[in-house]
Amino acid sequence: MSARRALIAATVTLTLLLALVVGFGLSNRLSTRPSGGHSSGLLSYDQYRSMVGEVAPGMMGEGGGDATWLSRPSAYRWMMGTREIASGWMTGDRGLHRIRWMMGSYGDDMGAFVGRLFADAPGPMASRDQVPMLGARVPIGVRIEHHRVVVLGSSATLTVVAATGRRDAFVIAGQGDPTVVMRAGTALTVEFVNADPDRAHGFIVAAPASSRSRMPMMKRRPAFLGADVWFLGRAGATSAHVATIRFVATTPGTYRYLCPVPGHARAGLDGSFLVTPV
Ligand SMILES: [Cu+2]
Repeated sequence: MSARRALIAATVTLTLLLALVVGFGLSNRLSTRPSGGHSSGLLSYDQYRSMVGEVAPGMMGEGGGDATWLSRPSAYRWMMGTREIASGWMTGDRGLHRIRWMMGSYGDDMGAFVGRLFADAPGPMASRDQVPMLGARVPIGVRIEHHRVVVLGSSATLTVVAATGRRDAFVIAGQGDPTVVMRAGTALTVEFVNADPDRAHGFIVAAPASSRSRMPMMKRRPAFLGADVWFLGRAGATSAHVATIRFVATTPGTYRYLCPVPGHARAGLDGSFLVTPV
């Protein structure tokens, strides 16, 4: 085995180990399938297991060791998204140290693995040809002011595209990571598109401190009920996964919208979300 192959094997193993530990942590806290976070379509457990089998063949059967956890219900629940706070294993300086050791030292991006896992997941798709138009779309009832996307009425539909360019960004109404502004009580629909051909991305609205965390969703719940898409698989040659979420920005405050995949918010998939008093 070449050094490169050995490195890849080690990286994959450690990524799976991370999924294992996170899934295990959550399985101790969750007694039911989460009804909150939205992931790639409505994937059944059997469909999920089948995808794991395709991406990680040989791990499903006998002698699979730790990686068999990836096909277990706990890992499935985590992959499907949850509003539960993850186990203390992940939190604090010690947790960060472990995460960095597992992922950072190998230069790996967990989003690449998850993006591949969910690449062919069922669910709504947009044509890749449409992506530039979707990212540039300024919806009715929305005004662009400098680098701000201001929702004027009591409801709006925003299209958010996770895009890669010179820098990762959420493209909203033609702006890269704009500040999104609305009044308290606004009912927002977000059509989230993952246009990245290499990695999974998600979209959540969370408390301000979340974007400074390497593992934002390990510690934070979304700020508003329903304001989270956990993962969408990577885009294919001609189509990109789409998820639609709806939530009400109930409480005035300063929030962030960000990608919950570890490291992605810091890499640029992060912006301000302001809810002003009525
Ligand atoms: Cu991401």
